[in-house]
Amino acid sequence: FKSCPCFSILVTALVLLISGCQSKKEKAPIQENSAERPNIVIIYADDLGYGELGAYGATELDTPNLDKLANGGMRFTHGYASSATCTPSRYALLTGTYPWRNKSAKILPGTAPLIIDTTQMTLPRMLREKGYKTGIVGKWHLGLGSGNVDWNQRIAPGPNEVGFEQSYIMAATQDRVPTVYIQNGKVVKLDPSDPIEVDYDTNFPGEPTGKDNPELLKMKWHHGHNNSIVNGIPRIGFMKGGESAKWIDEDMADTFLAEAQKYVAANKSEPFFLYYALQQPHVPRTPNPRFVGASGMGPRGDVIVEADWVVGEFIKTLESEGLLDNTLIVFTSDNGPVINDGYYDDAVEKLGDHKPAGPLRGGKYSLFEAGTRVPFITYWKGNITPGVSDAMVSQLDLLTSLANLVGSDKKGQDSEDLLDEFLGNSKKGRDHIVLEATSRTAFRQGDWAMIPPYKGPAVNTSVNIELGNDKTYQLYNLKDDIGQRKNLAESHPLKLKEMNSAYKEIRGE
Ligand code: NG6
Ligand code: CA
Repeated sequence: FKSCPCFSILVTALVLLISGCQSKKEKAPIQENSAERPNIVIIYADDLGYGELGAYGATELDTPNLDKLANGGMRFTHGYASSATCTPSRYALLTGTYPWRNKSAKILPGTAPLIIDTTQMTLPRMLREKGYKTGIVGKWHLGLGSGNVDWNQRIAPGPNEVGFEQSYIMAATQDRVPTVYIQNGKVVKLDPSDPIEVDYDTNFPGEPTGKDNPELLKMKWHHGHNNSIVNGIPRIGFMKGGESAKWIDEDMADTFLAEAQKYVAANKSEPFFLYYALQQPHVPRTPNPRFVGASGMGPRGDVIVEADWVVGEFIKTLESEGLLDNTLIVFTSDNGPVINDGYYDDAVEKLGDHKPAGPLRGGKYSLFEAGTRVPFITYWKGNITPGVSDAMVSQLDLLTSLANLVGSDKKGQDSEDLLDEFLGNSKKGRDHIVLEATSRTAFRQGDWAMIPPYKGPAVNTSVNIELGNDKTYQLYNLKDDIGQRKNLAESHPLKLKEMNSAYKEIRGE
């Protein structure tokens, strides 16, 4: 056989094949190099529920641009925010640390100090170390300053002290004062002769409030939200002065979009990271007049259509700058949906057949699935093969996974490397996750969700959401019972015991 000429031909062919492979391998780093440092954009919605997008089953709302992302990328069906409210989820996203490890990670007033330690590893800091430009546009809500902020001076520490080179933010939420944009620590368009004062306990003498001056309101408050009036909308907290700096709510989407587009144009020659934190559909829901009536569902639906539009416009910008093939986009939401979150805005009345949480139980503030399971999409044209992934992934995991992507060895304390999952190359995902909602926690492992007993009302009647509180343990098999209707705690004592001990170990109880 050895003397057979076909053998030497075979050997030659093999050698050629192997060397061919090798030379391909050797060339790979150059190719990988450009792919290794794509631009990274995280688009973060505020209070957008699991069932809110066409790609996630919504039939009553049109979200063509987000559907395009979802259908052209990896659409996760088990993607989690770390918390059922905003601040803790944002803390976890940026630090890769469970929010319940930080006692300050709860819904913050507009005057709260920064809750991220300025020496802590963060997603933008990790990327900056790797040569990325880093920027944030939109909602911050992680505190500013170190207590007693003077809004008329440079405000620090803030985003620029935890890794962002550029920032254009609102301090807290759209319903909280101060209702001004802050760019790199300075209030935008502030007139020094009309200084801003902010107080969350007492009003300033002579200033109208939602409570005392209903005649000045264009939007009425339902619960909370009856302090200072800005732009005809009553807010949480008291504010005086800063007239020229006050935002116009109806222009907020356009303002943030323009800033996001500017950031891309200014930083396109180097790899950049942009954290684009949308304000929709959080209250007060104030669509630009172009979108009023767009959904037939009142302002809440209209601002979702508006959010879809800004995402479309932003992607057009990436496209026209020639950056779309080299940009990894992550789209997700900070917590689940709420219909009435404190204003009379027709959200309840005009909801119709729309199911903001899809098939999930609960909503914002809840330990049930709808509190934290949210739309979660990764999109990278030409690099992520479109598909659907049932892998359990969390926003916590972005820090360590993106570190892997850019060749950094930095890790978040609770952040797993799920880069393969995010790029659609693996469907394994997490084994378990601890979920948080207003300082309570629950545990998800495999197909199972466990909620420990909690005192407190079963339902928050102001917002009409089931919170997950019960006197006894709750155990659900999400595979058979996605709506968490059948409590199996009694019938599956071993499963409950096993999960409870894993949960307690992680919680350090
Ligand atoms: C609550 C507000 C709610 C919303 C939420 C924060 C009241 C009665 N309710 O306290 O309207 O602002 O805080 O939402 O004030 S989050 O998405 O930023 O967590
Ligand atoms: Ca939120």
